[in-house]
Amino acid sequence: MEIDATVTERLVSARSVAAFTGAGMSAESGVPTFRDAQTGLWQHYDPADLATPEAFQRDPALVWQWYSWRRQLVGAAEPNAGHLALADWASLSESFSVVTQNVDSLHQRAGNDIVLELHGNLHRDVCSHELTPVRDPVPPDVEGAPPRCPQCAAPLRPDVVWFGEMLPQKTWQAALQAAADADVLLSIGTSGLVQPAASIPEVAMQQGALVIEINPEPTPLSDAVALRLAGSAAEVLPALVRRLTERR
Ligand code: BV8
Repeated sequence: MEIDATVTERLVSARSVAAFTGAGMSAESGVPTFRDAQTGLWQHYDPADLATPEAFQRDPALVWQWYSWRRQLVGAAEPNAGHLALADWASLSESFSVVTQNVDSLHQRAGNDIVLELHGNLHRDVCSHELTPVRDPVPPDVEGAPPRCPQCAAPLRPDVVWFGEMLPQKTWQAALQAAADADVLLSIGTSGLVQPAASIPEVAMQQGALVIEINPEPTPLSDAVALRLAGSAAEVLPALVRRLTERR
C-alpha cells in the first residue's frame, strides 16, 4: 500500500480522527450492502423500496419480516478486521469518532465507544405512532405481523431512518461537528449516494482535513479526496493501523 511520507506524517500527528462508514464496512462480516443483490427470499426486493414509510404503511408485515431477517443476519455476524482496526485506531488517538450510515451495531461490538448512528439501529424498535421505545409490546394477532404498542396499539417499527425521513437531529449535529473538528477523515465502504450523510466528507475537506477514501470501487468522492486506497475495509484498515503503530 503506497502512502507518501507527508500523508503518513499527517496520520501520525492527527489529534482528531473521524471514520465515516457505509454498508461496505460490514460486507466482510457477511452483511449484504444496499447495492449488492440481496440473497434468499429477499433477492427480488430493492432495499430502497422497503426502507420507506410508504412501504411500511402499505405492508407492515412485509417490512417487519425484512428487518427480522436482517436482524438475525446481523446478530449472527461478527465485527470484521476492519471494524477491529478502527477500535484499535481509537485507542491510539486523542479523539476518534465513528460516523456511520450502518444500523448493525458492529462498530460498538468491535469496541468503538463514540459511534454516531446517522440512520438509527435495527436492533431497537419504536412505536410507529409515537416513535418512542416500547416496553412489553403486545404480540401480533397475525403471524409475521409487527407487535403492537401497549399504549396506542400502533404497530412497532425498527428504530431506523427511512428514505424521506429526517435524520436524528442531535446525532446529525454531532456528526457535522466531528467532521468539522477532524484532522483526518476516513470515508470507508460508502457509495456516497445517500444524502445528507454523503456530505460529511465534504464538510471535513472544506476545513482542511486530510480525507482518505477506502473502497474497492471509485465513487463520486474519489476525485476530490487526498488519497484513495482501492481495497477492502478488512484489508486496508489493519494495514493503516500497523503503519501507525510502527511510527509511534
Ligand atoms: C432525507 C436506514 C429529507 C434504513 C438508510 C435526490 C437527490 C438527493 C437526495 C435525495 C433525492 N431524492 C431523495 C433524496 C433524499 C434521500 C436520498 O439521499 N436518496 C438517494 C438514494 C438519492 N435521503 C433521504 O431520504 C434521507 N432523508 O433526506 O430527509 C427531509 C427533509 C425534510 C423533511 C423530511 C425529510 C434519509 C436517508 C436514510 C435512508 N436510510 N438506512 C435501513 O438500513 O434499512 S440508507 C441506506 O443506504 C443504508 O444506511 C446504507 O448505508 C445506505 C447506502 O449507502 P452506503 O452505505 O454507501 O451503501 P451502498 O450499498 O450504497 O455502497 C456500499 C459501498 O461499499 C460501495 O461503494 C462498495 O463499492 C463498497 N464496498 C463493498 N465491499 C466493500 C466496500 N468497501 C470497503 N470494503 C468492502 N469489503
